[in-house]
Amino acid sequence: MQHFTSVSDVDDLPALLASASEIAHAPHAWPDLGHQKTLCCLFFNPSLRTRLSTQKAAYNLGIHVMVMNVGIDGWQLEFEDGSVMNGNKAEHVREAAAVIGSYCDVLGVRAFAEFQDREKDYAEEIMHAFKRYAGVPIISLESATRHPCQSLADIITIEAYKRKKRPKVVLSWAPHPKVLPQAVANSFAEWAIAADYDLVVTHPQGYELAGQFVPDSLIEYDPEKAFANADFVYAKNWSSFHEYGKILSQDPAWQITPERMALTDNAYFMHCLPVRRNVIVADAVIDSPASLVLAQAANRVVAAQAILKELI
Ligand code: SN0
Repeated sequence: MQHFTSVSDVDDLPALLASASEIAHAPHAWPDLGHQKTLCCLFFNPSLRTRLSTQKAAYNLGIHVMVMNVGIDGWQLEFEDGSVMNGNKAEHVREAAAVIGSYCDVLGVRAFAEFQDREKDYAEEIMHAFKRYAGVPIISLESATRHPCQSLADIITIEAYKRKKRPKVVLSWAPHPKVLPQAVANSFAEWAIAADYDLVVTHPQGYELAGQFVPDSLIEYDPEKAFANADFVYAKNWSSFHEYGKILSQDPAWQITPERMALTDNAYFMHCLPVRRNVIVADAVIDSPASLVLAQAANRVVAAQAILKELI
C-alpha cells in the first residue's frame, strides 16, 4: 500500500481486516515499530474522532505526531498551477507539501469538499497535490469524495457484529439542517461493495450518489422495502450530487426512529458521528443496545493503527 486515500489503495482487504483484528486484541504489541518515525496531520476542517484516534493509533506504534490546523494556523495555500499569487494566498502547495514531507514519514490530510465546483471537488485536486509534492505516503483524513479511515472502522465494526456471512446493509439518507459532503456515504458504499455485503441505498429522489460509488441497481427509493430484513442500518445525511451541494429535502419522515428500525431484522444502528440527535436519529435508537456508534468510534483507533502499521 503506497497511500491510503480510497479502498482501491488497499492491495488485500481480508489481510487488512485480519491485521485490524490482531491490533484490536493487542493494541500495544508493537510499541517500537514507529521508532524515530513522524506522522504529520494537516486539518483544513474541524475534527474530533479523526484527529484523536489517529494520534492515539500512532502513539500505540511509537510514532511521533505533529498536528496542524492549516485552515486556521497556516498560510492560505494556492493549488492552481501558473497562478499569479498577488491575492490572499501566501504559499503554493508545491513548496508547502514538499516542506511538510521533509519533516515527516507519513502525512495525513483532511480537506472537505468546497462546493464551489463539482468537477474540481471530484477531481480530488488537494489530495493529488499532496501525493505529488510531499514525497511521503498520504492518508486521507476525509477528502472531498471519501472518508476511508471511517469506512475501514465501519467495516471492522460490521465484521465484529455480523450474524451472517453476507449481511444486508442499508445506507439510509437522513435529514440535516446544513449542506454536508457526500464523502462518508460514497466511501461507505465503496467499502461495503468491496467487502461483498448486500448493500441497499435508500434516499429521496434527487439524492442519488455519483454512479462510480453507487450504481442504480443498489438504490431502493421505498424505505420500507429497503429496511426489510436489514441487519445493519447506516444513517448519513448528504447534500445532492446532481444538484451539487443543494438541500432538496428536510423531510422528518426520513429520521431513523424506532418505527423505522422495527421494519428491519433487529438491525444494528450505525453513524460516523457527529450526529444531530432527533434530526438524523431519535434518542430512542441511538441510546438503544442496537446502536454501534461508540463501537465504530472506538474502532477508528484500530483502523488508523492498521493503516499506519502498513504504511510505516
Ligand atoms: C462531516 C461530513 O462529512 O458529513 C464529517 C463527518 C465525519 N460532518 C459534518 O460536517 C457535520 C457538521 C454538523 O454541523 O452536523
